[in-house]
Amino acid sequence: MLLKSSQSKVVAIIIPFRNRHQHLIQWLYYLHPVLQRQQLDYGVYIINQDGEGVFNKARLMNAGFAEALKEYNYTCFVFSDVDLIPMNDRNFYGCFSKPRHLSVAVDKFDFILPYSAIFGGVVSLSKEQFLAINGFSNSYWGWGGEDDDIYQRIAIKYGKSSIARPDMATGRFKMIKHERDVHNELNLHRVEILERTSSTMEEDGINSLRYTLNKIEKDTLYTFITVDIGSPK
Ligand code: UD2
Ligand code: MN
Repeated sequence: MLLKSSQSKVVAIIIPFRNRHQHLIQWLYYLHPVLQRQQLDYGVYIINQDGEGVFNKARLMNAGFAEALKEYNYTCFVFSDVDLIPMNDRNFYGCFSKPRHLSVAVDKFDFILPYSAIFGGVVSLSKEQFLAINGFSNSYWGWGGEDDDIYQRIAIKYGKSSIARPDMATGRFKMIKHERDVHNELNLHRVEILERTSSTMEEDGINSLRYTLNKIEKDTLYTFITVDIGSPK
């Protein structure tokens, strides 16, 4: 079920980013036509991590949520990797009555869901849903864990079967081929942080987000926002 009325179609698309310009060009080329065919009222926000420190994707997505809301009264947020291109126009980049995992069948994973609790890639949450779970954790530095953490937050807040997905044909994606980026090494603390999610989620999230806004660049096709999100304690 879609959220009521046209509200579900006022969408901010948030892309965590650093040094993936070749992917961004392709994302823009393929996605704008799809989003227009879906008749969305949308804005695209590229949230660029300043500096060479350890990457923190979830912190960037929280910053994107905050920055987009400064600009427009968005009611729906789609968080997307820069390298994921949908193969089916009917995979709607909007919000639903449940948080939604859109990238269910990625070519890199042979078009199957690798595990049932996966919530990485492309996801959508209404503003209310995002705020109810206190957004993403700010604590995951480096690769991995932040997607499983938001899945946990949703399960804790709304119960186990609280996410929605398209069917496997609608949810097909291509991931542009890439190696692991420098300064985004596997996060060896991800499992222990994840084990504490239920006790930390109330104070670790959008309500505790700190960052410095360094630059906003307006392009016709997107807004490019550079932020300093700090470094691990
Ligand atoms: C998976 C997930 C992803 C995320 C990650 C673990 C899917 C389909 N994707 O992707 O959502 O949970 O594992 O953290 O399940 N990025 C940059 N510059 C960098 C590093 C990352 O721009 O230096 C951004 C970019 O948008 C990229 C995203 O972060 O697409 C995720 O990083 P990845 O593509 O290296 O991770 P991947 O493919 O393993
Ligand atoms: Mn990727």
